Amino acid sequence: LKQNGGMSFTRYHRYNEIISYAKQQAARDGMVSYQSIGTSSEGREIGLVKISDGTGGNKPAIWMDGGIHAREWISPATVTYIMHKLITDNNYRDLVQNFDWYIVPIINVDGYEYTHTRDRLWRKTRRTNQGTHCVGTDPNRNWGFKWGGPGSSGDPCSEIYRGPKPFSEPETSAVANAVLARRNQIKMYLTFHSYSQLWLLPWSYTRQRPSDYSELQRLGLIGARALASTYGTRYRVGSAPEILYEAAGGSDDWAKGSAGIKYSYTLELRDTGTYGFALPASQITATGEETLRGVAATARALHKT
Ligand code: ING
Ligand code: ZN
Repeated sequence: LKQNGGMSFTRYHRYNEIISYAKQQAARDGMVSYQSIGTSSEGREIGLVKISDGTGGNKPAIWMDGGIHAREWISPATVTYIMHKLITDNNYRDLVQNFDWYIVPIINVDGYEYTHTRDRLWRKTRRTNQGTHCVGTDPNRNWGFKWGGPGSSGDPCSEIYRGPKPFSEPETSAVANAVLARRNQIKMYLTFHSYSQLWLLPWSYTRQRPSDYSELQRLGLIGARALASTYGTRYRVGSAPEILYEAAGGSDDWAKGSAGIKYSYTLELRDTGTYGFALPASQITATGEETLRGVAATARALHKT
C-alpha cells in the first residue's frame, strides 16, 4: 500500500488522494513528472502527469484523460490504474520506451468531489449559471468543435447544457490548452467515460464518417479484442450516432477536428447497466486491467503505423 502512495484500487479514491499519489510518483520516479494545467471554478488544481523514460527529446505521445463527468467514478480509477501500471509493471516497458504518456486522471475535479459529498449522480461542472439556480455545464458538450450542434442543450438546467460559449468552463479550457501545446507530439487521444462498454470512433456530432474511419476502426477493434480477451468483457466498436446517440461538443471530436489528432477515441467503461455509474469498487482492478490491455494493444498497433 505504501509504495502505491495509499492507492489501493479496492475503493474509489477522493480527488486529494489521486493528486497526492500522482505527485508522489513524480517525486520518487525520474521518468514521471507532475504539473498543474489550470484551476477549476471552485479553485482545485487540475493535474497532468507525464511519463517519459527520458532518453532525451519528445517521443510520439498518447494522451489519456478521465473524470470529465463527475459520477463516472470508474473513469478516474481506471486512468489511475493504467498510469500506475505504466510506471511500475515491466510488461509495459515497451509502451514507455516508444511513447510519452500524458495523463489527466480527473478533469471535472469539482464535480467529482460533489459526487462524494452531496449528490452521487451529479454529472456536470459546478460553476454557477447567470439567471438561474441550475448549476453546472456538461463538460462533454463544451468543446469548441461543432459546439452547439445536435445532442446538446442551451438550457442551463439540462444535463447536457453546452455552456454559454465554447470552453466557458475553466476545466475544459485548461485541458484543451494543454493538448494544443503538445498537438504535434500527440498521436492518440483517449478519453474515459462510463458506462456501456463501447469503444467510440469519430465523429460524435454527425452520422457522417471521417475519411479515415476504417483505419480508426481497425485500431479500435484491436483494442476491444484485447480488452475482451482479458476477462470476456465485450465492447461494441462504432461511432456514437451509430451505437449510442449523436452529441456535439465532446472532447473526442475536438481532439480530431480542432487539434488534428488522427486517432481519437472515447471509451465507455463497465458495465452495461447492472450497476451503471455505481459500479462496485470490487470491479476497479478488473476494469483497470482489461482496459490497460486494450489500450496497450491499440498503442502497440499505433506504434507499427
Ligand atoms: N457518454 C458520453 C456523453 O458525453 C459521448 C457519450 C461520447 C458523447 C463522446 C459525445 C462524445 O454523453 C457518457 N456516458 O457520458
Ligand atoms: Zn461521461
